[in-house]
Amino acid sequence: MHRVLVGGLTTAAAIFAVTAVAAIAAVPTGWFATDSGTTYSNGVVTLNSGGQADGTSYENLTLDVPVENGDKITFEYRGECGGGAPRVFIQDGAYNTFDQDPNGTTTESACGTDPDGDGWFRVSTTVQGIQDGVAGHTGIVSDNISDPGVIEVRNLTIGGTAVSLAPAPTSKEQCKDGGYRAGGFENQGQCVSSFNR
Ligand SMILES: [Ca+2]
Ligand SMILES: [Ca+2]
Repeated sequence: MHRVLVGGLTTAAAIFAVTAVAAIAAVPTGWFATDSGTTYSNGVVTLNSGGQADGTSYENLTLDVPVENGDKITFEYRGECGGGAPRVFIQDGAYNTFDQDPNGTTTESACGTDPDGDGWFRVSTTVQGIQDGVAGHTGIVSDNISDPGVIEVRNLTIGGTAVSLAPAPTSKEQCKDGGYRAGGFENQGQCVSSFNR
């Protein structure tokens, strides 16, 4: 009786362990909106901080884009700039395009410039203070809550790599036509199976 009980527990623990591993492997790892303020369409991320108590953001927990200190982060935005918004952070905030210069020693503007006057401002800042490697937890943030509004962001590059901002699939249908890549899956089948649990 005692042995049967122990065996049962061991089997249950083994099943739990296998289930837990499968669940971790299946979690999509692409871009996602942290709340209802952010949407994505055709390469443009729209961040509406209105009504969001702590602002809004579009994030990727495991962005596999190489980056080293001294590299550039560039992006374009349309809308107001100020109070830390808009900005891009990498490595969980180790570097941040808006407060990259606490000592005022660089001429790189966190609000960028719009020399062609089309309303899209281009920001280009130099990465510092990170561990050379990959971007990792990356975010596009609008949280100037004292002056909420809509900011659009597009054409993000990190270390010279153009970063796809397509969101992670949220259904097996979205795995098709290459959509699996945005979720960090290696192929369509792996993506589809993650929704068949
Ligand atoms: Ca929020
Ligand atoms: Ca422009």
